[in-house]
Amino acid sequence: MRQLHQLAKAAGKLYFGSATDNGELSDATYVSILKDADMFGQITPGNGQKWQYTEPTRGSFSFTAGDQIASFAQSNGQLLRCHALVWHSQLPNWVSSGTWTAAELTSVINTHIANEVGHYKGQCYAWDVVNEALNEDGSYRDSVFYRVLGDSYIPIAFKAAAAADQDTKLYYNDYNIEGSGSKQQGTIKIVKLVQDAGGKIDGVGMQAHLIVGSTPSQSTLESVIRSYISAGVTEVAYTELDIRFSSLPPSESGLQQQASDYGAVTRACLAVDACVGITIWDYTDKYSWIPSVFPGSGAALLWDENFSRKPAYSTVSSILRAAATGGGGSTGIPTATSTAPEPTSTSCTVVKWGQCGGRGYTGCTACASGSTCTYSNDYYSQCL
Ligand code: 9MR
Repeated sequence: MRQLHQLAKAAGKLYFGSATDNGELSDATYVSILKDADMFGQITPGNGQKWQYTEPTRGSFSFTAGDQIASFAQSNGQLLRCHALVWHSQLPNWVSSGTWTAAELTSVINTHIANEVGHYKGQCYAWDVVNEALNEDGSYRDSVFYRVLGDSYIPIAFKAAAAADQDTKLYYNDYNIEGSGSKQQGTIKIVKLVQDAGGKIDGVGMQAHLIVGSTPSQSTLESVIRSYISAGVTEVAYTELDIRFSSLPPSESGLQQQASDYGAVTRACLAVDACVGITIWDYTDKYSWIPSVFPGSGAALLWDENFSRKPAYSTVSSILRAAATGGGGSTGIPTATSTAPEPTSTSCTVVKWGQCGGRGYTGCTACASGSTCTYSNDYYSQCL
């Protein structure tokens, strides 16, 4: 039986992945599932690449925590999404409490990004370059970056990242931008801001920290994805998906609602070619961030705290399987028994945006007409 990542790939996506964190890697049961590249073809470090860990004092860099996750992904043949370069949170005090001129803070940003992106050059499928720059009303969030530099800090960060690694995809990443509204418009404003400044922005990362029963509909999710593509990025991804219960424990009908909400997100991504993949923000409730931040909430992931799969797992898997077999994952009713031939390099073609090569890759290498297999980095070539 093929697993989530294999199914997502057969359905034309680049990956299905999970975030993880350093402390969890000593849990053998946890690792036995996480390292299965057929299940998770992509890994995001939940914390280890953040500024507070990578440059805790000015000019002194430490990549130990991030490197542990990066080498885990590499040794298991999993793509790495890298997270996050410029963010108001988990920022060391020397940055957030510093008294800066515009020139000094620009130099601080440039130095941080040059070192970190330089360190991971060639290893990151994508970087979350700027994270959570928006308030809920679509205006810019207050932060040391915004106070000193105004919105110019955003193109500054994207240009620094592009200069440090030409081959990684550069993303703006935020939450509550999966549905329509002011924050969606703010995201579009950021895409244009970077482009108008002559910078490169490849993608919008929709974190998708959602709530059971309040998840946007599939059609809203799809139209929001399309709005970002129309604004000028070439791809989007669900980067931190979890769908939490506001009160616990979940009821049987609540678990069905959660499954349906996960299904809406999965189908929306399948329905738009430019949605390259889905990352869940860790895979088991045992290591979810939610209870510590929203006490009394949780049970947001596909596996429960005892590593049992929930109804939402079956729904996501079935929808991906139906799409993988051409069964209409975005619209059709999935069947649990359907099977599809495994890809071979000679008898299949890769849809536009799909993976067509890279270290450890064994799938199709021929691109659908109108696209060409293009080297991105050692781990990844894509039909563009
Ligand atoms: O999962 C992360 C958790 O371990 C940290 O304590 C928390 C601190 O802010 O950050 C979590 O990850 C966040 C991500 O980096 C950005 N989007 C929201 C995520 C959940 O808070």
